[in-house]
Amino acid sequence: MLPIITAFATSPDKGRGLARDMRVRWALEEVGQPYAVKLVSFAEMKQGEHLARHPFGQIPTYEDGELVLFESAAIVLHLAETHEGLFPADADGRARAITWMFSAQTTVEQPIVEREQAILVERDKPWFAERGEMLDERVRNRLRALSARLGTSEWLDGPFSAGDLTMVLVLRRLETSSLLGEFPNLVDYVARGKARPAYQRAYDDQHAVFTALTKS
Ligand code: GTB
Repeated sequence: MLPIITAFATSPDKGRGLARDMRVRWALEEVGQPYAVKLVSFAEMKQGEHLARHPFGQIPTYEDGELVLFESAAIVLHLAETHEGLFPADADGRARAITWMFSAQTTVEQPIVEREQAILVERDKPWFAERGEMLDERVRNRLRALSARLGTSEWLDGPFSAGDLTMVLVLRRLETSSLLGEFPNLVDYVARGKARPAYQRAYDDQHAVFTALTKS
């Protein structure tokens, strides 16, 4: 039996690979693990069968026999631990890759999400210009530090790892803003991630869900 992941039947990102199943799909492709996808509607996500997989009624989830996981980073971590290709062989290198996963998901993503949400719900407020500048600057501070650490390296710590996979997808959230473009080495870093054949297969598969939807 193939492992089964869940993804949006109708993704709000219109197949742009920004929903969290993209992390899991990309990780599965990197390690060469075939998988099946169960698409769930918003209604199904909040009902019994899916809530048994995911207590918060979200995607993605991962099922492999008796094992049922939720939280994209935990799923990527599990895949990296049980397959070759996403963690370095040495224990210290593995610990550093995990550090970058945490860093991407917390230190870097948190101000990006806060900025996204403010744009979504507060942009019409009279004080938004000032708040928007402050939120931009918070994101910029993270990007500045990340850019300095990456320098001219290809990846964050030696060979491509689950840390890079997580970071590239977090940075992709900024593609529609001009902030990422202020840091050319980060733009190139994201482009390198997206050029990986495993990324492209994962992207095409999740995008095909949206394409099929618009044709039906
Ligand atoms: N921490 C969890 C994880 O990493 O797995 C977060 C999971 C999560 O946020 N899932 C979202 C979800 O199920 C989909 S990915 N939302 C439905 C709900 O909570 O009811 C988040 C997401 C959705 C859409 C875009 N987008 O359109 O750009 C980006 C990210």
